[in-house]
Amino acid sequence: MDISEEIINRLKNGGVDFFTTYPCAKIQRLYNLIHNQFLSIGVTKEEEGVGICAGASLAGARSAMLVQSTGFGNMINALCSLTITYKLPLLILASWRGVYQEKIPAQIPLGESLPALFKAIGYPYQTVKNRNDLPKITTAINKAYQESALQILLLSPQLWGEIQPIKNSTEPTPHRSSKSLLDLPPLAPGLLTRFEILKAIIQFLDKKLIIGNIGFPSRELYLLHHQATNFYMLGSLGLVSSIGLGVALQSSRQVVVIDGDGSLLSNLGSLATIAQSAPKNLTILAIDNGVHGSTGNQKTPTSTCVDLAETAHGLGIRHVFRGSTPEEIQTILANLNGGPNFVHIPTQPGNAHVPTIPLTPLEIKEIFVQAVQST
Ligand SMILES: Cc1ncc(C[n+]2csc(CCOP(=O)(O)OP(=O)(O)O)c2C)c(N)n1
Repeated sequence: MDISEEIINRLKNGGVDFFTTYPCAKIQRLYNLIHNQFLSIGVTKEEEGVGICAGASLAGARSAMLVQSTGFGNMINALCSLTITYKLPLLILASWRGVYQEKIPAQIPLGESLPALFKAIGYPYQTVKNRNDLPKITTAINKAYQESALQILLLSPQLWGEIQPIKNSTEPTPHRSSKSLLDLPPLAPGLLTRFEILKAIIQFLDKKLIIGNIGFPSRELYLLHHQATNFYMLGSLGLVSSIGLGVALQSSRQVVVIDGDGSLLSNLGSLATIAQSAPKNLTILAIDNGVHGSTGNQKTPTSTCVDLAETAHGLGIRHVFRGSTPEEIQTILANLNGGPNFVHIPTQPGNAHVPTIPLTPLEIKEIFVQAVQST
């Protein structure tokens, strides 16, 4: 029995019966097993999961969460003012990033500080680093439900041995409705991948200020068209369009954001702010593969029921377009005039085989700042 299965057994034996989840690349197998074996709701942001678990616990569930440890950055208030204040039971299994063979520098500041942060706030936590630590999971489950308390388990990547590679999806393109309230074209029968789309629009990106989303979008952009005017995000999930807005408000140059469905759904309010501040020089390319592609293709609600173009329009953005073939997208981009623009680009799931970006965060910043501020 592998470690993930052992954890599942402990969760089942402990009576856990309700999960909210948000993905991390390091726990793909555990994520899939939990979704197959428990009533599980994939949420749009970790904080939302705290609310849903609170509600489920009030109605009698034995609630738990599976998240990445960065999620504590957006859960702290809800955990303090809801879970702890009302003394609700909640077990959190968190993939602990930033502490063991971490390749992404943006994971380190929060990951390393979590134990001190938990001690300061008074969150009960335990670290799980190897098979011998697995009984801590059972202890935490019992405490959570017997004492009606928060219990956190930080699962070190050390636990999984070999780092799990991100598998490309073997599933067919998610079903999407092509009916739209807006006058938008239907989807092409065979969608392209993010990489193929980026390749087809490289000319449009040339010399513009480009803000690349966390994970594979930035890595693919770096490989296809590294230029001094590219800013690559390494963390701060959900903020790519907000960073783009800040740049667009301070620069007269054209700013292009490469956003994703999972990221947009985690911060939909940012589109309302963009609509209200209305920078003419901002274009958002919403690359919608229907999944969290950078963490292993866990489905997002755009694969079933959410239409991002209608959403952007409903949040106040008036220049909304949709294209799924290179020709359609190229025509849209060639004819943009005056933003903010929101270009919805439905794609197939799948990441290109691209290395990580060989620049430090400070190099990324300095190269970009120099390019933006020198013109
Ligand atoms: C707060 C937080 N939770 C989880 C993650 C892990 N994570 C990194 S990228 C990503 C998926 C982004 O998905 P999407 O915006 O759809 O882009 P795609 O990778 O599919 O292009 C997730 C969940 C994170 N970095 N930060």
